[in-house]
Amino acid sequence: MPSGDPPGQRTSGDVTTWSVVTGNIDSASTSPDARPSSPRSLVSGQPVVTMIGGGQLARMTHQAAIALGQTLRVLSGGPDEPAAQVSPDVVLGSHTDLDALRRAAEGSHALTFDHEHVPTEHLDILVAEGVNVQPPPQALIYAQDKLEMRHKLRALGAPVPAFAEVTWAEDVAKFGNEHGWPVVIKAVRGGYDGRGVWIVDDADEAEPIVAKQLDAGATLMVEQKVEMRRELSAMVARSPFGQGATWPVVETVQRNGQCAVVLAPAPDLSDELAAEAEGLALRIASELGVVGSMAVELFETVEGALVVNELAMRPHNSGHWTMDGARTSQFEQHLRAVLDYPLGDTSATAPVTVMGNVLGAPEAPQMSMDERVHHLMARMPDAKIHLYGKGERKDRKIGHVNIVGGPGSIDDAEYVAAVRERAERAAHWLSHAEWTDGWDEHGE
Ligand code: AIR
Repeated sequence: MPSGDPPGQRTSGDVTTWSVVTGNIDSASTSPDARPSSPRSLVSGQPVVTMIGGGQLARMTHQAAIALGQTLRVLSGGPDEPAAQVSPDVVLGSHTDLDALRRAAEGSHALTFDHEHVPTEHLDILVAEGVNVQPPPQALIYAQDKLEMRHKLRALGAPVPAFAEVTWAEDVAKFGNEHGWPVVIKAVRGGYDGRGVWIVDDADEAEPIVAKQLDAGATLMVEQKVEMRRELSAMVARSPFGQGATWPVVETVQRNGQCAVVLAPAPDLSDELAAEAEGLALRIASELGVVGSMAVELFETVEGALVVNELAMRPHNSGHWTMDGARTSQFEQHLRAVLDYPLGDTSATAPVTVMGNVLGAPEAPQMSMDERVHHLMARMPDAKIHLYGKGERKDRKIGHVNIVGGPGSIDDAEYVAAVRERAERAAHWLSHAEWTDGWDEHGE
């Protein structure tokens, strides 16, 4: 589809499919021939991609790399991290250590990220030394620094909540009095999964939080609390060539500030709002020069408008459903994009796919995870289980389950609710060893 056209949507029967935007989505593209030739994996001749961080996102990217014949080298803080357990090419070290980053980058075709915490000054040095850093540091900064992101998006005319920098508690009081309470205080850098976010009702509640965080050296900002109907996520990928592709916009359900469930596509979303969200995500990717998969976390306001919440320039929890429910997963697409290959078809393969996060129980169950897996397999043969090899800790993301819906329609609320119930039941079983419907796995 040529540049500028709205993202394509085709409907066949009850399955809505979404076509890849195959043309340039911007003018800042480079020729694919400009791709640097670089050392390849010695045995296969296929590319080596370095991912900084050894978490589950790197682990699942490794899975996609295997299918493409590539090697995913990971820079991991320790040998037990999820991706370090599985990659044959592990560099141990910290993402804040320039020498470790250099070691990890050596001879690799592209360097990319499993999290947002690598200092951009290190990345600038790597780029100057010839490393193919994707997304480039000048784009990544907008996923690292929420204040920079807000300023940039506002300048681009993208919808963002009112916001202000906080240099002392009085800034929050002033903002709250002007824009109304409650307000949201955020650490400008470093927070994720609900960490570094505080919702406060008044100046008294804000004061100790601000004092403590500023004392600890954090930079803070404050924003208006958006009155929302729900949260959405628009996932896209963009290549250096300028190709862009969008997956169907999904609904994300948060619990305790953390993603718990994803419904793909978002039910009850008008074609107009879906197209607006996809177009916005493609535009942000293009204007910021993003390379790789990117999630644009959105609020759907009670008035039915969109507001950008966060940007994540990497595979993202809201895209885990694509592993089983889309023709190209976000992990494969990320590799394609950072290597400047043509992007894959992002169509959904079912009317709905629901992802349930396996979030660590308050206390790890007595029953081993292996036994839980057996029981789940026995009860739900269609549940697609993804475990990350992580220790069980309360609320920690230790895996997810995808349920790909059978025949049905996204417009049928009962059908969607049934698929969702199964995904949540399966995920809860894996984390808690309890069936939410009271089923007894050893019963007659
Ligand atoms: N991650 C990165 N940003 C947000 C998330 N969820 C993933 C990355 C990272 C891992 O979560 O894969 O390495 C860290 O998880 P944990 O449970 O060790 O904090």
